Amino acid sequence: MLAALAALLLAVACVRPARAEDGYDLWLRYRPIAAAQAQAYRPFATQLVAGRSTPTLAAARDELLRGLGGLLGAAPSSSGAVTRDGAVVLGTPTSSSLVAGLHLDTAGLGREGYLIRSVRVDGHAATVIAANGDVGALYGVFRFLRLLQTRQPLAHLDIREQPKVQVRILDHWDNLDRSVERGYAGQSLWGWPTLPDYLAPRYTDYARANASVGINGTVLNNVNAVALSLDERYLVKAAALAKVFRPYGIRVYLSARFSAPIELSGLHSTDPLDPQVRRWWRDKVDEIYRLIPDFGGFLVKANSEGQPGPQDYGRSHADGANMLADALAPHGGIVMWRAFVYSDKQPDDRAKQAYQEFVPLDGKFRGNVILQVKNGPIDFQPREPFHPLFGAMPKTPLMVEFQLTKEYLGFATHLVYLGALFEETLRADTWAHGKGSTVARVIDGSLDGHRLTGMAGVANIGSDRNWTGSQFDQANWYAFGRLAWDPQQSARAIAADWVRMTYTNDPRFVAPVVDMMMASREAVVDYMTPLGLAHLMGAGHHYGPAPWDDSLPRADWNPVYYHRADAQGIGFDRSASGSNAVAQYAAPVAAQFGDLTRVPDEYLLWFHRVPWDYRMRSGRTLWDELVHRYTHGVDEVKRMRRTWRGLSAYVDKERYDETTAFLGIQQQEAQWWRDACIAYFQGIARRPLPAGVEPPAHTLTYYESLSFPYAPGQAK
Ligand code: BDP
Repeated sequence: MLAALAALLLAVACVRPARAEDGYDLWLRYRPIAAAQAQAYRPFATQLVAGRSTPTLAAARDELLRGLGGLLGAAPSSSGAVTRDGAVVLGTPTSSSLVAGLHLDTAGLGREGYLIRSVRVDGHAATVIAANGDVGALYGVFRFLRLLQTRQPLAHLDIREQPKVQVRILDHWDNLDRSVERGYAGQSLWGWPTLPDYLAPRYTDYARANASVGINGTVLNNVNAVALSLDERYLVKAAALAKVFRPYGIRVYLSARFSAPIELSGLHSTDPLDPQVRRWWRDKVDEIYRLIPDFGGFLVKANSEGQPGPQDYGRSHADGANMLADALAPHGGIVMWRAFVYSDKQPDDRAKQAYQEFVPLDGKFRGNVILQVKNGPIDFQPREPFHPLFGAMPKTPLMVEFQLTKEYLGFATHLVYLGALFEETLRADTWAHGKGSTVARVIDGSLDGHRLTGMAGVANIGSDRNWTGSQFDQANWYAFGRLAWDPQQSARAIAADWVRMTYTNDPRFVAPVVDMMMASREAVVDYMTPLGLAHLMGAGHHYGPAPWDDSLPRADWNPVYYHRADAQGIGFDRSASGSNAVAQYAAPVAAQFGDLTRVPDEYLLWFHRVPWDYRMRSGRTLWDELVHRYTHGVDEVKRMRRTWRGLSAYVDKERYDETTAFLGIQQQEAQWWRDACIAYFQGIARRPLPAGVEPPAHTLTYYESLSFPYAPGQAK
């Protein structure tokens, strides 16, 4: 009886597909390549010759076997020597005498660079994946697999790569209760209650995914930190994660609460110049390094949005950062000090505050401090001009902070490819040292000669089976990693790689999907905040439109503060006649942004207050243009849906259906944004809708009445 039941269960199990296409495998799916092409690749992967193993090299070898096994149907045999054509030789000069014997120039590759080259070894054709450091070899393996995954030729390879940015890091805004601030992909990945004893396989897959795009750091906890994360009870858990990540070249960092000495040890102060406080941090850091020898350092949000900080004691951000830097320096750790600060006092313009606070401190930070600056001066809006701090602090290393979790861009459901946003910021020209002083060159250190460089992404990863809450949000994790490795890369090319690896190489799928992804960012700007508008979202949850909102105690938390619409016009005057925020940019940029006739339409209402009947470049009045943009945004989403509808033949049902449903949600919500904003602004502008334009579906009162008590991801 039992045997019969077992047989039945087995039979049922067998008819189900071996692997569910639920997105868990990300871009590392390694599904079999079609027979003819696989046939062409196999002669390049007959043997695997890897030298002496280390945990990282073992991970590299395992990934290669897993990848080739999946893609080609059979993994190459492992061998101690090259005995036939088509071997893959993997290693470093120290781990492999074969690699050493090839006398390749690996020394110049640093610890993380690699080369992949078609060579001859002992009279046989081979491909060598060589590096100076073990992790470089691992990165090389992922790159080699990407060649197959994207169907590139394997003959005559000569690839040499090195990351351009040193710290390529994900910031998890994860709380110890496993909630995730602004997280839309389930709970925190970190199972704090079962750590350190249970190491979920998922931790390893997380590390593999990160390593595959070159991400080498992870901040485990929320920037709105609790002191408990630095308590021994939690440090041992962080240490367990660090151990899993180590072979993949990923260091663990922690967000440090500035007042931890008071909260954990009952000190009376956390004044950074107080010797007792300084000793506390030194001891704490020593304790951390005993548990996590390769600990990366601290991320700190101080004196911002109610977080404690050095200003509580009349000290500067530099005093606070330097105290932590001094504690970390003997161990090689760094401080990532966030520039996302705005004072408790009512500002004339919140966009100016970070610059005002930090520029005077240029040159005052220790060498192991890097300032972490959001891409724009306000807060991760669908579009902002680049942050004026970029280029304005030549003596201080600056890293950029992007938000992968789409707090202001439709949460997880809206298909918005952020590669386009990242690229826009990175390519923006600060003009700090003349033309070509791009943000990319500020953060890769080349502009001012900094060695400490970094790029951070606020993670969009959670416990959802597909990791990011939607299939397409995986692309944002992927694109972030690739751009952190090399900020000069093209967002479009990265999207194409992602689509090929995640779905299919069929050009009938790749071309329309890449076009759709590239257009998606402009679409969200248009249906939420066109023409340089910003911060029109609902209070607290940040879900949906609320341009009318004026209910929060601080003016600069309210949408009306940002759009300033009245019967005459709309927009925030940041030109010389207004807050003069433009003056924070280098002269050529300030001249362009500050001039109504020269400012790009994208930033018009960010920098200028403009009458409703102002004649735009399009020939329309501003009012008509605004309505046009909102409507266009919705039309773009409709177009995305049509595109996707035509692609069902190329996608498995599970992932196809999810995206289909999510695009449906996106269309409804895009329409909601458009209608609510038009209804509101029309009541102020008192102008008719342009001919032929569909009026909002509901009255303004209806939109104002909506409430969302359980919207996900809210700050606690
Ligand atoms: C805002 C978020 C808030 C974060 C803050 C930050 O709404 O939850 O704590 O940024 O970056 O975008 O510190």
